Amino acid sequence: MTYTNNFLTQKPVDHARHSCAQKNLCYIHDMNDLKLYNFFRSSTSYRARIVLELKNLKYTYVPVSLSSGEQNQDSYRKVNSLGGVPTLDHNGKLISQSFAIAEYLDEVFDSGLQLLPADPYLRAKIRQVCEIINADTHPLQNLKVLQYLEKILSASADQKQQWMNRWISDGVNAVENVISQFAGDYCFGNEPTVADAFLVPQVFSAARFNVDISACKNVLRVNENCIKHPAFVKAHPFRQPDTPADLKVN
Ligand SMILES: N[C@@H](CCC(=O)N[C@@H](CS)C(=O)NCC(=O)O)C(=O)O
Repeated sequence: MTYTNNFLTQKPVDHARHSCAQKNLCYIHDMNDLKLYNFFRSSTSYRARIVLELKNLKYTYVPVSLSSGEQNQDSYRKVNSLGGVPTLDHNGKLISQSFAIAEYLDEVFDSGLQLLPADPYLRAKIRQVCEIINADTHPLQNLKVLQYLEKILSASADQKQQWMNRWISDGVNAVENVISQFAGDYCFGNEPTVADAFLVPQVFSAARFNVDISACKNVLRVNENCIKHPAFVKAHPFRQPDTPADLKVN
């Protein structure tokens, strides 16, 4: 299928691959029903792709290039008024915010894994991990924040690095603290939950921004397990239709 860098003119890429490898029901959804506006390297997009894969859902990949500022074009602002990715389109119903997307998919689709357990305490702890990453860590490393530091506040490369070291390691340490009481192979026991879909992209970002999280042993062990799981493999930033050729992996 053809692919262009512009989400306005491109033809959809059939990115979704259905796999029956996971337990539970095998629910094949018409790929036209679900579209994900996203960007290969965006960690919030990566979360949504992991969730779609863990739920065994087919979807159409609609690239929005953050490198060329497509998130700020009027046409995309009509899809997502804050100019962020991802945005999910389910039969014309638009949902932004990766956490809302994850919960929506888990509630609406019976396929694949259940990503939030029924037990209220465990659900709350899983949401706690997601929010540490979503609310208290990722916003401080977001492109627009880093651009503001550099262009408006004239922060040097060194100051930006200090900023990321401080906020990313604070966030990942807080996740380490929570999961150390619950982790098995994954953040909560031995099956992936939505917490893992948030943790893996945050570890990817820590590496991308050269932040040392080597003290977070549970986080690193869980991350190593996750990245071998087929859903996480498919969702990886370097395996997407808009991944530049020099970054692509098999
Ligand atoms: N909390 C939102 C954040 C969305 C967001 O801002 N995503 C980043 C990419 S990781 C983005 O689109 N940034 C665009 C920019 O900073 O201009 C979510 O979880 O979906």
